Amino acid sequence: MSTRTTDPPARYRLFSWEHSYFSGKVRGYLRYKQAMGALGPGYEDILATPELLQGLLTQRSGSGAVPQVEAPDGTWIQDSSEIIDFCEAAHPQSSVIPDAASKPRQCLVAYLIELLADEWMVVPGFWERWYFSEDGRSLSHRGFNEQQWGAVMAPDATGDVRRAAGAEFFEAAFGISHSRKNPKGVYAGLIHLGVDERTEAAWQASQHRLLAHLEAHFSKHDYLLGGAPSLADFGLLAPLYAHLYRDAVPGFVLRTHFPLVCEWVERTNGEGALNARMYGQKLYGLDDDGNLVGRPANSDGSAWLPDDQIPPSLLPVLGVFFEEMWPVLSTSAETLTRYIKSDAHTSNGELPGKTFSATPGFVKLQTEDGPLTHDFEIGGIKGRRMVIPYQIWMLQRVEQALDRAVATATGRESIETFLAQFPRGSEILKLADLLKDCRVRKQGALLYSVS
Ligand SMILES: N[C@@H](CCC(=O)N[C@@H](CS)C(=O)NCC(=O)O)C(=O)O
Repeated sequence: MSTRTTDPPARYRLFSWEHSYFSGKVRGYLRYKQAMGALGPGYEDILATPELLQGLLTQRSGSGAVPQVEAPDGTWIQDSSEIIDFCEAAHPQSSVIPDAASKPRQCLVAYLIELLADEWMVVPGFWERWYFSEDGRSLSHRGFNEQQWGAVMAPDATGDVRRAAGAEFFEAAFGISHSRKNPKGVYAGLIHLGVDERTEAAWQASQHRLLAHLEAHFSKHDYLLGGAPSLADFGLLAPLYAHLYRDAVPGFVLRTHFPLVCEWVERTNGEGALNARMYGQKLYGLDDDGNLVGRPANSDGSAWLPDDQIPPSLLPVLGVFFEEMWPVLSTSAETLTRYIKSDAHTSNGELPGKTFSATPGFVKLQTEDGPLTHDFEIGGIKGRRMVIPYQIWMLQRVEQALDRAVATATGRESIETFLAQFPRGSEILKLADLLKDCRVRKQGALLYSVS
């Protein structure tokens, strides 16, 4: 029997896929808030099938991207960061965002790691999924990948038909058997992001460097800021859950070389985590009379480190942000500024909005040597990639957090000293200058210049 739902919903509705990068971030967050009793009516996770993408999500937000959320008050939210912002404002208990006034460093670090995870780690995570699905790879998770996509494409079909639906989609949309000769869809997207035969090993090395830093960190702390999760953890769950933990080839590497990162994935994802010292979990022992006595399971007293401390083991992770990503963000902002000032752009006009590939309608501008491309470097190898205006929107989020963090003299001093230890770290303090002529406004899924 089919059921009709009433509108607005009694609970939050999360429209997502299990295999989606940004869905993992939001699902982990919502599950945490719900477990803490801090999500009001709770949420329902709804598989975003093609029928819903076309008939509902695209109608409501102008985009078929997942995740999207419908709130109990009827508000429709597209974008993982905006979903978290909305829920934090509506349900401030068990907040995942450190208060900028009392914890300026932890607040800034949470936003920087969200940015690193969302928009830099996405490149090697995306590459792992599709490289190990290509024809002829000796290590291949093509079958698993077909099954996880087919489960969305043909949700009512039998198992074998679901897998066939995934395989058919890979051929039709991505030309998977000609991925190197004639890259389409995700394979074209990888090239737009600066991944090709020359750079792919360097991108993977960057990811393994980050995973090694994280493995060292999780040997001391259960979460990034100590013993409780924050925005930084849920941001990091985006690359780590759907791509690096679930997908079979990187999943094997993660389990064999980075077991503490695996534990953290289970703990932060909040499922299958009995051995992983999950948030809210109690470990039990026995007292002298043989009675069960519970104690909190997590490190650091199940809280962020006191006195706005950043765990020293997290500094190398931030080092990757400043060494690798910041130069790219900085030239992206300069390139976008030139484009916005040029005759090619209409004042307050639309900008490309996608992360995984050039945006339809902007492909000429964002590929080859187009005005929305720029040179970059990864592991000493030079490449060229598209400018992603969404990253400027995310930098504006960082800027807002930073403004709050440096609003007092002590906050400013603390942040200045902290940033001074990273190469070009103090440039973050001048974000307003960098962004002044490339401001971006987000409306639903669409981005516009503000000029
Ligand atoms: N910035 C967005 C990105 C969302 C996104 O790109 N989602 C991917 C799946 S992880 C998607 O649905 N892509 C298909 C599309 O853009 O149409 C967010 O944070 O939610």
